[in-house]
Amino acid sequence: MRWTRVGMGIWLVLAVVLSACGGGGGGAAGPGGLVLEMGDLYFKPNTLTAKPGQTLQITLDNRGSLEHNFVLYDADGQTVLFEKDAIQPGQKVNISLKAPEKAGTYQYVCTVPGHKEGGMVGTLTVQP
Ligand SMILES: [Cu+2]
Repeated sequence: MRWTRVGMGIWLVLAVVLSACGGGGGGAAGPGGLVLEMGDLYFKPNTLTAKPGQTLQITLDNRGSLEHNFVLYDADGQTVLFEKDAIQPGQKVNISLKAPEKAGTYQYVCTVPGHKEGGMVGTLTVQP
């Protein structure tokens, strides 16, 4: 009986450690949050997923040497749904990003001239 309890404890610790390390390129940033790394010139991860209307807690982490920004477009590719401007090198900014209610794929980009073309583009997939 005692050994079973010890075993359970170890599995619980393992589960916590494993979940803390999960998320691949994204990385965890506290409860329910994720880190979106911004570099010269990329987003990491460059794919995000959310449920319709879900609010994502995201830390925008500019690890590059240039100023970057984060703009999420509607499915038309033009209407701005969310915008966070002027994130300086070394700066971390926490945002609450509400996913669109409509399932589909939405593009997020850095609109500093040349950056989107250089690869600062990602896709938010909204699915139930
Ligand atoms: Cu940029």
